[in-house]
Amino acid sequence: MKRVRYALYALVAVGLVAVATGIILEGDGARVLARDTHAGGERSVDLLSAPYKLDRIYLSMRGPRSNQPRIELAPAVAAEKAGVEKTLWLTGVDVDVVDAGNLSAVSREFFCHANLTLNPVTTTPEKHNRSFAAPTHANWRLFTLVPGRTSVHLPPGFGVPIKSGTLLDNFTMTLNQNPGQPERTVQVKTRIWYRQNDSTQPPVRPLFRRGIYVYQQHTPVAGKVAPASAAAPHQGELCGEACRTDQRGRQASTFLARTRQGLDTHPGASCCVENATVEGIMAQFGQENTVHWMVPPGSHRYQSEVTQQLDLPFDTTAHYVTGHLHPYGKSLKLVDMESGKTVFEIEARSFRDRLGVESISEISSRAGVPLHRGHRYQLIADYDNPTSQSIDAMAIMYLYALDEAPVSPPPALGRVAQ
Ligand SMILES: [Cu+2]
Repeated sequence: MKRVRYALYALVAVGLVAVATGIILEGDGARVLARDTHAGGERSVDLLSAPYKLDRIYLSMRGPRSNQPRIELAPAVAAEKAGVEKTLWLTGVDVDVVDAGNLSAVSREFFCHANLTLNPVTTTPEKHNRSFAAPTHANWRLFTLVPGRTSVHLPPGFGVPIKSGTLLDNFTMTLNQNPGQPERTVQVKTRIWYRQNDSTQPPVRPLFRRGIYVYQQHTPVAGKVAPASAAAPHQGELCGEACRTDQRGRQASTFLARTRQGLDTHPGASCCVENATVEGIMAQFGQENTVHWMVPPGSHRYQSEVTQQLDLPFDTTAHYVTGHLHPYGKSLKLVDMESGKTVFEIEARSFRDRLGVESISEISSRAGVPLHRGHRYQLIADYDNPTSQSIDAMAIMYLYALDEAPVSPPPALGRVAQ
């Protein structure tokens, strides 16, 4: 009886937290809107999230959110041959923020993020990766969309493989950063694109995704851990994805202020940043580091070694790259520490008349850009804060690399016939 009472108290407490923070733990009112087949064999599933009431200011990572769990991409394919799983290829995701009343599109400035993940109740990345004849290298997240990048499409001929019976979760969050907006209720509409292998076309080539983070040393926050939804932490909920292995680089992360002379390299210029939220502390970067920090007025560069985060299984090529920066983020660069050369650069643009990221660029390449398992890499983010106050920042690069181990060259022959 006592246990029942405690369970009830716990439920009420969770309910109060949910009301206070706008968190909807499971997508109430969420549904599958449509399933379609398009020219060229592409297929889509349209999802509608729970309604989110935007009746006050919600900053980045603070807005109403929910998870739409256990999405089956193609029930018909899964049922076709029970027990025989086909491979489906995820090729892209689009989101729109819509009015909850008439489902017409509203400004994307209310979008915080969407994470399409494996369903944590029915699988794990390890189990998922082992289910393919050639084991893959996926982690929890399959696609992430962020402000300024509400559409990601992999280059033609590439996809992220999943099995026809694999269940997916779509975690979406909204925000409301600018004062003076009328109260509105919105929903996030997501379109997931996928295809099957088709005998008339070359086989789809597999990609694995990595999210790599700039992290910064901050004054340690004793005893605090990154909180997520109390009752149901989910791998798609926050900006950062939790990971059990230590992903700190061998070289310490730094930040530099840009003075009138340029980037100030004085050793005193790099020190602890001010932390923006406790959610920015993630186990894999240690309690002394954060992925969510404050940028003082002016230009600042933040850099971290990301070799461990890239966790490349072999030499490969990247075929799609984009990123996530908060307002006033300028650019995000991946640099090869061996050569000092920039491998990719992603640029962001903020709205001029309100707080928000208007666009973030993407790189899509069928030929691919080489990434070497033996090389060390650094991620560099530039912020230019034009205001007179500190602003909050993150810097994440999302990349998709070829999930095919290079074929080792045949043993050298003594003599090749002419
Ligand atoms: Cu963020």
